[in-house]
Amino acid sequence: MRSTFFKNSLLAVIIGFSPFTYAAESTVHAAEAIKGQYVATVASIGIEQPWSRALPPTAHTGATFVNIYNQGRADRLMSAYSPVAEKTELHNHIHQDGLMKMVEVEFIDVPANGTLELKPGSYHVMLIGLKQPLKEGEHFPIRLDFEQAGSVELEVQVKGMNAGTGAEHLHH
Ligand SMILES: [Cu+2]
Repeated sequence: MRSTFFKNSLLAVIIGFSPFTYAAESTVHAAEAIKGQYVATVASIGIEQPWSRALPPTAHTGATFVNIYNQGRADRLMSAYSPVAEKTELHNHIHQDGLMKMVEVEFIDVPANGTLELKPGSYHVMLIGLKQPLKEGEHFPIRLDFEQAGSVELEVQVKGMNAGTGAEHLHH
């Protein structure tokens, strides 16, 4: 399963990333019944609109956030790929010695019948070595690779520089 997966990923790189496929042939599933407006579903997983913050043209790194809903068994987000960056990593934010710092993680659990939120201050997809500026209102492709569900290609929406900092994300 894993090796097919990597072969497929490699193929996608060789053929060239097709940003507008939106996992068209993936089965539209019961996942649609739960809350959220999915831009894609794959197996029992429904994915909301991924987004990034706009960045100054000089920025070398960016982050992508997305809500992932799972109506099936436990899965894992294993990797991500975007042609806008030289390298794409899965990151978490941790508190260490009173500081917030980012660490790379091997995978991120997608709980069975649960939700995984990639959001500011928490898990995110890190884009390292940006090849193009992230401009508000624009889109760029990303691929998310799940251990069980497989890969899905999505379009990331670039929001304003302060997106995600508003009161709607305060949980205190
Ligand atoms: Cu990061």
